[in-house]
Amino acid sequence: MKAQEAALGTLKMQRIELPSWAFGNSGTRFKVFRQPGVPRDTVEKVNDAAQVHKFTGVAPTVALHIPWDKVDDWAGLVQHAADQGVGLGTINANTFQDDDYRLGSVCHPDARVRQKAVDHLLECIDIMDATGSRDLKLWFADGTNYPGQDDIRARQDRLAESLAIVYQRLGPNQRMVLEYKLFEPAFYTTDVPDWGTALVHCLTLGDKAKVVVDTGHHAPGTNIEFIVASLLRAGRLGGFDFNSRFYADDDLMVGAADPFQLFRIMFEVVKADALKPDAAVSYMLDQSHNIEPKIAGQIRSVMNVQEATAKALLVDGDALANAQRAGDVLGANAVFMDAYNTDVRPLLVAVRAALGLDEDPLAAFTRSGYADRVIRERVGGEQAGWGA
Ligand code: LRH
Ligand code: MN
Repeated sequence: MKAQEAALGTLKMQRIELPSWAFGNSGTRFKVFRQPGVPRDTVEKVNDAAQVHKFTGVAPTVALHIPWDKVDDWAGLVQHAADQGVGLGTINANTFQDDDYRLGSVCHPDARVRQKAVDHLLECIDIMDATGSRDLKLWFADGTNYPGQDDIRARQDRLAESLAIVYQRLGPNQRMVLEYKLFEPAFYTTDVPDWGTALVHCLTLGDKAKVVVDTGHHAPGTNIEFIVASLLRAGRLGGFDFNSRFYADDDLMVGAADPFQLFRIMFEVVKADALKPDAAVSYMLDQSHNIEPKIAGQIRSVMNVQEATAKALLVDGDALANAQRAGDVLGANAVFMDAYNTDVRPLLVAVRAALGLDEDPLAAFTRSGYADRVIRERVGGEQAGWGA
């Protein structure tokens, strides 16, 4: 019973940040299926995110993407979010949608284009000053499509130079978190393709530079929990972009494609005691609900992270350590699998009861009629999307 009680306490304090862009229309190069009731602006995205927090109790902040979520009155948006019971979180820069960035942004051969990209990143820090956000999240689409197209080392020099300028601008309580991705949209080299490259740049920059792990950004078969354990060991895990995939950067609901992988990842997080706020690791969803209802999709995703976390918290650490020390391979694996095979739904019902919430967030949200109401109300105007 003791483990369950401890887990309940930890699960009540879990914090999962939501991506504003998950509430807008999204898709693939083949089609973006528009959905009725989709937000038309940042205020409506914040309203939808607040619904996820209202019914789960563990999603109190919304990550923004610039320029998709740019507003004229940042103080007004901060106040509106607070009125909705949420806060504004990570600021995501965007140097992947301007025609000037065809050959890259901070790695572009032309210094004028690099300066344009750096100016955008500096503007994002101005926005962080206005929203009180801690993290500037940097994902660069930069790369090449053909061997010989550009100088691989020179691009790394340009990247390092650009990041150093931005790093200098960070305030005392601000950080930059650098996200790597194996490929896409570039298909030969990507300038920040893996955790090693991201870590080298962060170590060069300084303590306020950390690495972001996005579950969909790895080659098939990559042992992501090994990367997580290694970055936590180095004190350089800055954030997580949760989603899942069967093939590439599918951005499906976290835990939907591989719940066992999510459990293994959360076990490394729990074992490093990195769930607690002062571990300063931001856990964010980064998903695209291309065909499914978006708010319900976010609620289900939060529940999937809670389930994996609950199972990870129930691994009998002493029994595992004893079996590992004894070289009892099957014994150790059995301890690990016992936790994974534990039905934690009753524990999560208890967590929600302790938070004064309905035991089934999805059913409660559906009963609230919010989804039908916004479909009725949000008529006209331009639905939000990736603006590509
Ligand atoms: C890139 C990425 C990045 C975001 C974008 C929405 O694939 O994961 O984190 O900027 O998705
Ligand atoms: Mn991501």
